[in-house]
Amino acid sequence: MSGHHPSTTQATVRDRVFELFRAFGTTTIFGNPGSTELPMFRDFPPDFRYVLALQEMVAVSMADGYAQATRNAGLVNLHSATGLGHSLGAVFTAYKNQAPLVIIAGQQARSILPFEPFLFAERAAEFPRPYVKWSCEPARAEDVPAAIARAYYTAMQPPRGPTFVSVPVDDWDRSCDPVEPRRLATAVRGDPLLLSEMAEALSGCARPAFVVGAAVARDDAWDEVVGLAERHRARVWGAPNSGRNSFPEDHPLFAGFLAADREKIVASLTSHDLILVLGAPVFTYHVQGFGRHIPEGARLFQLVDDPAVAAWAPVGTAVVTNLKTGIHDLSDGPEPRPRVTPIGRIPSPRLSGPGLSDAFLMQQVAQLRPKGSIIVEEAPSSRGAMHDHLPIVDRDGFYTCASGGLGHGLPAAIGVALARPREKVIALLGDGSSMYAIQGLWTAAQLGLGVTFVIIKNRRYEALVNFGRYFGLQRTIGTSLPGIDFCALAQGQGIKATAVDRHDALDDALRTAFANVAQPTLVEVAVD
Ligand SMILES: Cc1ncc(C[n+]2csc(CCOP(=O)(O)OP(=O)(O)O)c2C)c(N)n1
Ligand SMILES: [Mg+2]
Repeated sequence: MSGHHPSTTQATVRDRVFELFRAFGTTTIFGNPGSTELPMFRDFPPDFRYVLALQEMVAVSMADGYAQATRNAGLVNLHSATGLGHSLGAVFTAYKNQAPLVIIAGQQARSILPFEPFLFAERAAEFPRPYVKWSCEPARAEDVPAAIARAYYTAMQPPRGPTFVSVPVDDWDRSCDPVEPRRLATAVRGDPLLLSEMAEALSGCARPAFVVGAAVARDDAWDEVVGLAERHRARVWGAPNSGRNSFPEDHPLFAGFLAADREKIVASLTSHDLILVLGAPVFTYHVQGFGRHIPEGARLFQLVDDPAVAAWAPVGTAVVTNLKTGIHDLSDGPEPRPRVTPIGRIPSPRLSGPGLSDAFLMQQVAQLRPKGSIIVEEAPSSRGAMHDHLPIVDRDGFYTCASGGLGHGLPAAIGVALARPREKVIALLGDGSSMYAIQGLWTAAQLGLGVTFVIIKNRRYEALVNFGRYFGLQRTIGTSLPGIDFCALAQGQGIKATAVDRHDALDDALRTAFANVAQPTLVEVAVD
């Protein structure tokens, strides 16, 4: 009576969903399971990999690093409302990172939902909003594969980001029809007329400055930005709190990093008559500021991948576009007017002992790290030291969270390492930051990933001590972190670890850790 072909009715929701994952080229699932998730993994296919995280923030942040580094959506499976709840800080960060994720969480069986059963997720699809682009609990089991397909396509559409599907536990074994994987072209090509106007203005201006942000890296526009900056002899600034690197930081045109502070941004950009922002919000402020957003007399043009950013930007002309094609289109402009090459960054003086500062650590990491190694950073008060002493020179060579939410860096480094198995990944982590997701070390050990975790041990939340001063506090409560032994925490999870507290012991410890490509290592560095 059904009229269905027997082979289509025999396949289950689970079969259909795994077929889709295969078609999407996503065969790694990050997760932490519970009773309501287990049936999804019945007869787990041998061509898939399940990466177990011991806490849900770890699962989402690993998937985030993996998704950014592979440029494909990361799959995550979490346990009902409780597992999703644990992960929400990391979902917020993935949203800000524009990391495409498909997060699936279990729901109780449909037949007992009226009785508010144990582990029932109430209004499941609403729970992760507004930090998912789309979420759904399908009306019928048969609708699950199509919902997951839509979640994937939506996650991958620029601006990319996480999506969520809640799946009742009894859905996986139900039979259903196949869902054809589809091809979607969703990259936006910016308005050619406005782009050619911008190209003309750029060629005609006297002193251009570029501000480069994460979308340059997301859209793989590294060569295009370098070419455009060289053609126009523009000074190039890193956007405030950018989550990615977008320009060689040893390039003579590189001017440094803008602060997340309105008045300081204006001061840095003074003397430029045209500011071209490539793939960044204008601007990311961390503290209150007043007055102008850009220097008097300057014009601002912006190429962004996110229409929302174009809408809320306080000044300037914006084109929503893929950055690679957008910058390419800008390069077609008229011959730039003759300009003298601007002055780049003043190199930081070399440091030596006997002190062991975070700046000295950054300098030695820069000197000893393997060529092509990738830095994943979450060390708030040491970021300036890193900018000064550890230039990032390779495309896709740097990741940090764009949200300011700590707990991302340690697991994200693991995700990046899974995506880029031939490269050394070095995680530079504050002692406080590392503790939000320290269980990630266990996963790194189990996977035998050669990540080096460097813990910058200043025994406090130094960034907050600095903020206390900014706010004029006499004493900043809740900021000291005595009595944490990171080597013990690492060894207890199967990771080799060394503690360094003298400047002359640092190089050996770093060299040994960097040389180990078969296993993770941790170096705890006590800084003054
Ligand atoms: C999830 C989360 N909780 C709290 C904060 C507030 N916060 C910002 S910086 C910071 C200190 C981080 O300490 P550590 O990693 O040791 O770096 P340090 O400041 O010492 O350089 C904290 C707690 C945050 N950004 N994210
Ligand atoms: Mg600290």
